[in-house]
Amino acid sequence: MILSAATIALVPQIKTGPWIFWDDLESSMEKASQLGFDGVELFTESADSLDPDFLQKNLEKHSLKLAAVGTGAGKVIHGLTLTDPNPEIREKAISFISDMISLGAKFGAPAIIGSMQGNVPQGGDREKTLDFLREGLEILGEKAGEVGVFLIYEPLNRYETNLLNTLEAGAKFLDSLKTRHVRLLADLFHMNIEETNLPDSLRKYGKFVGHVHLADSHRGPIGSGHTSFEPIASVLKEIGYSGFVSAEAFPWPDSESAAKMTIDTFLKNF
Ligand SMILES: [Mn+2]
Repeated sequence: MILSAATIALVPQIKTGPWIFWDDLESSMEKASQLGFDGVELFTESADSLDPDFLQKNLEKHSLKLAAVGTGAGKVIHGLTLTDPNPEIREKAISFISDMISLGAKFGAPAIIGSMQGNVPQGGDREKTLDFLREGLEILGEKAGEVGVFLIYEPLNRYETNLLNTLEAGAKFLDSLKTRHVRLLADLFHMNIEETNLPDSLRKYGKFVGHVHLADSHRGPIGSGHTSFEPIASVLKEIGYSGFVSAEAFPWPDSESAAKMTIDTFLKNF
């Protein structure tokens, strides 16, 4: 069973980002529930900026699951990445993500590492940077395993990171780790830029995939661009994917219309 989710961003600094909802938590959850989404994915300033009891109450009230928690604020607000040359910053990044893992795990949801993976700095050593990423994922993967969830690592497109851009590169990297608790995020917008063929890549590396970000070719809501979702949905069913496909798309023309278009395209294809 493939489950639908909508993103809700609660971080004013990233208000212009690709999130379906960015109003307050309660009204966003109510709208997601009314439209028929199975879950919500949250972007918060940090793990302690959200009251878990309040979240629990609203998840129950609106019959929603927590699909995942994003860690992007760790970089945007706090300037933290797992590959910063400064060991103190790497340590803080690990601690920030570790707290997010604990928060998500209370609801059985994974934390996602996207922009907090960082970059090889200009003139920097690529192998050394990948070693920093490896160290971080080993520690955080084990932490996730201890609390019964996966950690989700997201390959990003070339304009957002120079580390790992494709499912293939991500899968090979995860395979080289000792920890068995890290899975890939297949983000259909990044994949539209980096993959030769989206369904083929999902078929080949699907067993590494633990979360999917749903967006059309231009990061608009699914159904508004030129990506074909039927073959993507077919492959996900074929490989027995049973996680969330979560709408991480611009709220074009507004949040409610984007959410409606997303759920309509989801129900038609998935
Ligand atoms: Mn994404």
